[in-house]
Amino acid sequence: MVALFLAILSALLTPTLSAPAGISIPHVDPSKILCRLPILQNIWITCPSNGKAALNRQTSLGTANGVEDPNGAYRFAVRYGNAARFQPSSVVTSWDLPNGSNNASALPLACPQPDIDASAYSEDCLSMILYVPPSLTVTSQAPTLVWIHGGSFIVGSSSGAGLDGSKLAIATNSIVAVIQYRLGAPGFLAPNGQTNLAVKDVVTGLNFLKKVLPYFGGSPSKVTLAGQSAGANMIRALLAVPSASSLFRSAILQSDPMNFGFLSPTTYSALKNDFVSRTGCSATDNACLNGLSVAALISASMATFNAGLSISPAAGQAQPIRPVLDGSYIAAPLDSTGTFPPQTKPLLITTVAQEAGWAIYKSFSDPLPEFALPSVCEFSLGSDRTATVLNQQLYQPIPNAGGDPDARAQLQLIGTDQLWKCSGWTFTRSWVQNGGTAYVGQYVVGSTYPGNELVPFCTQSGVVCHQDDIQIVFGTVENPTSAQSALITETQSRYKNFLANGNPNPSGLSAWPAATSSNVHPKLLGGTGEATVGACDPSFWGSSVQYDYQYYHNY
Ligand SMILES: *[C@@H]1O[C@H](CO)[C@@H](O)[C@H](O)[C@H]1NC(C)=O
Ligand SMILES: CC(=O)N[C@H]1CO[C@H](CO)[C@@H](O)[C@@H]1O
Repeated sequence: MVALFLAILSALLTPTLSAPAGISIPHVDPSKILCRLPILQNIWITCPSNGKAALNRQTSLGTANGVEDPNGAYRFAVRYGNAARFQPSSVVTSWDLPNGSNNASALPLACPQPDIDASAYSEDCLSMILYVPPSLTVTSQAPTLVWIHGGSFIVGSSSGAGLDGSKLAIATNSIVAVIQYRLGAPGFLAPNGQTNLAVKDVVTGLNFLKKVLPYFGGSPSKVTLAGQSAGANMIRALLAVPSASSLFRSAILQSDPMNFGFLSPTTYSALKNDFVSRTGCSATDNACLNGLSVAALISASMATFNAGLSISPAAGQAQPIRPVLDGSYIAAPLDSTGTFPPQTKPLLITTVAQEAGWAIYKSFSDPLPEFALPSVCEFSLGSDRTATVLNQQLYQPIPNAGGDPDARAQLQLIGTDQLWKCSGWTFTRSWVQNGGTAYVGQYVVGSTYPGNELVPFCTQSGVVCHQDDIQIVFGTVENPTSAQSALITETQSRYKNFLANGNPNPSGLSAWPAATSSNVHPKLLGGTGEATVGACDPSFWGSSVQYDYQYYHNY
């Protein structure tokens, strides 16, 4: 079929050839020939040349204009959704570049957020960037990886450092879509009580992809979600939305702070009311709320973020503004505080070796004497949990060749275990017990993410801080070491297999066993063998010492 098709095509392109009897050749500009494949009657593409598909595509929503990314993939920035302030988003009805731009090379403006210039963000920010391997054709039925960025639900964008999906797309022979969603209060604390708007934004993006993927060679039924930190937390929320289940078939959660459950309705209301009071508007005064400048919105949102812990200890410090268990859209907590629903999807659940390193060594730039440890611990854990944690054999002072034990080492270990590692393993056990499949990994090789170099601890050899896995996955490490290159190749090969069939075990690589409910088999990524269990034993974290979602369950 393909050979015949190519023969007809080359005939069309050869001006000297006359048409076979009975076939009339329309007069066309050879560079702009549109092909309609007989097996997909409604799909038109610009004909491939030199084995590469054309840059611009006809989609059901209009012409998609792309550019060649410097790293080799075709890149399409596009607005996927429209939303009025504090209202749910809807899928676009025409193909448009982000934010009203007419420049196909321009990247989308970010969603409103602190610490960047106002010219770099817009409320019209429901955009994504598609990275398409040039080898894909309209019949490829390739998988798609949808990347959800992190940033504590208050910062980040699809053009963040290291997120060029070009190399990942080519290595996995998949489409990579890097999506933006509303941040801070506009995404999570709408005064009118519309809940989880940012989660719904991602669903709008998935519905957009379902419509357009076939025009790029992607199969709408082969979508995998992947995200890091708050992006992984977003995926955990989506796993709890029954109506989103048909939009993806597997997911990759990197460094999800699983110690934090979804907000309870009570905590959510307290945060929302705090935000409303800081706008100076009443919750029902739409004229006032719609009249607020974007800068005023960000400032009120950040004031609520910074006050989160004092508004409710259940909000926690790291990402107090987050999805809420509203009971209608998000139906289950996906933790031990409610019935864990039956599962079928395969997951990859990874953490990095020193998740808490950045936060601890940023807060304490000098060694911390042991006598200070209990009060620092109590600040986050309260006194009863602190007492149990500090009695745990595994959290005793860590010998320090340079002098007295430095309590930062213990804090780092405790923080990593509580917020990410052990809580992730607890989630994994529940996932597996309820019918899902999961593979657990721990990065012991990373690449210092921009910003982490400000904390010298994170740049030490053998230390992998939060976010240091991102450029490994994307293959965007500058001047990689041989260990980094090897891990990039391995990770992308495992992702390719996982995207194709839900299993990160391509032939030729060491086995990555699936987690069971008694042994999560945490594979060292960049090392050999499995991570040590330490305090991530089911009898310690989650039972002797509760996670925040258990400890503050009644808030
Ligand atoms: C289009 O956007 C790119 C990337 O931002 C920029 O370098 C280029 O100058 C823009 N072109 C025009 C015509 O504005
Ligand atoms: C580059 C660009 O088109 N920016 C526009 C994005 O949208 C906002 C409105 O939300 C406009 O004010 C910007 O000019």
